[in-house]
Amino acid sequence: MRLLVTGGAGFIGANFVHQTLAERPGTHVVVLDKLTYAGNRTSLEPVADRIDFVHGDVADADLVDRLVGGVDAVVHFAAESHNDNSLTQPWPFLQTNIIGTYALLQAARRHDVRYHHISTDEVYGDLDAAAPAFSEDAPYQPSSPYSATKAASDMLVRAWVRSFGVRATLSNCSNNYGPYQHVEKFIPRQITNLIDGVRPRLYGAGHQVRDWIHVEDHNRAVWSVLEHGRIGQTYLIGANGELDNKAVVRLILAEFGRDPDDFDHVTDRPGHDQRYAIDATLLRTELGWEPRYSDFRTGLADTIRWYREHENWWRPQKEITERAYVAAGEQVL
Ligand code: NAD
Ligand code: TDX
Repeated sequence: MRLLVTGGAGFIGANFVHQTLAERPGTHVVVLDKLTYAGNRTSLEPVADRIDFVHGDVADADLVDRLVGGVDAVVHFAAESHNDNSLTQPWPFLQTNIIGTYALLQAARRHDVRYHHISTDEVYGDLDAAAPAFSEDAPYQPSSPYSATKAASDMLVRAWVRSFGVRATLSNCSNNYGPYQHVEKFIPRQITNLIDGVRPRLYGAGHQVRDWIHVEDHNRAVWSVLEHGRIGQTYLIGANGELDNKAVVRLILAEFGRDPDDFDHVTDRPGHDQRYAIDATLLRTELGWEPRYSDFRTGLADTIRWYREHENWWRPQKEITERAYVAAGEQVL
C-alpha cells in the first residue's frame, strides 16, 4: 500500500510512521509536513531512508493534488494542535485545520483515494463529573478556536462523503501521551521541567480531567479503522484512562522521587474544558481493538525514560516554549 501521512513529523504522525514501518514493512510511506515549530525532522531520522519526505503545506492544493494522486490512501494528522496557541493566535488553526482538510478532500475526491481523518474528542465540548462519556452521536460543542476548527474539518469530511462519495472514515481520540510529544503539552512539559529541576505547573486548581491513551494504542486503532472501518463512520478512540491533572502531576513527581506537593498552581486557561471521556464501545466491538497499555503508570514511566534518554530531541524547544508561556501571561498563583 502507498500511504500519504500528513503531519508525519509531529507527535502522533511520527509514531504512526515508525509503527507502520515496523509492523507493516510492505507499506510505502510518503510524509507531507510543513515543519512548523511543532514538526521535527529528527523524529523521522531513524527511518529517513525508508520514506519519501515532502516539505510542504496541506493547504497547497496543487502539491496536495499531485501527492494524493500517487497513493492508495491518506491518513491526515497534520494540524495546529495546541489549545493555548489557538487562544493567542487563532488564524493558523483556520488555515491549516480547515483549508488544509478541504484541499485533501478535494484531491481524495478527484483521485478516488481512501481518506482517514484524525480528529479529537474536544469537538464534543466538555462533560460534568457525573455525565456519561462521549459516544459517536454526541452533539458537537467545541469550546476553543482549536476544537472549533477541528469540528469544522470533521463536518467537511462528512459532507464530502455524503455529497461526493469520498471513501472517508473519521476517528476522534482522547489525550495522547508517549515519545516525541512537543514540550508545550502537559505531560512532556512537566517531565522536562523536573529534569531541569523546575516545579511542574498546574493550570488553576488542577481538577480538570483528561482521558489518557498511549500514542501506540491510538495508532493501532487508526490502522483498524483504515483497514476495516465503515465508510462515512466516526470511531471514538479511548482507553478508559481518566485522571485529573493534579493526579497526573503527582504520578510524575512520584516517578522522580519528589514530594507530592512539589508543584505550582499557575494562571488557568480561559474557557478551560473540565472533563473529556471516551466511550470506545463501537471500536472495541465492531473492530475488535483493545489497548495494550492498560496501566497508565507503566506507559508514563516508559515516557519519562524516553525524555530522560532523548534530551537532544527536546532541548532545543524547551526554553523558547517556556518563554512563550511567560509572554502569554502565565503567572504562579
Ligand atoms: P503536533 O502538533 O505534534 O504535530 C502536527 C504536525 O503537523 C507537525 O509536524 C507540523 O509541522 C505539521 N503541520 C502543521 N501545519 C501543517 C500544514 N499546514 N501543512 C503540513 N503540515 C503541517 O500534533 P499531534 O499532537 O501529533 O496531533 C496530530 C493530530 O492528532 C492532529 O490532527 C490533532 O488534532 C489530533 N489529535 C491529537 C491528540 C493529542 O493528544 N495530541 C488527541 C486527539 C487528536
Ligand atoms: O502546563 C500545563 N499545565 C496544565 O495544567 C499545560 C501545558 C496544560 N495543563 C492542563 C490543561 C489541560 O487540562 O493539562 C491538560 C492537558 O493540556 P494539553 O496537553 O494542552 O492538552 P489538551 O488541551 O487537553 O488537548 C490535547 O488533547 C486533545 C491535545 O493538545 C489536542 O491536540 C487534542 O486534540
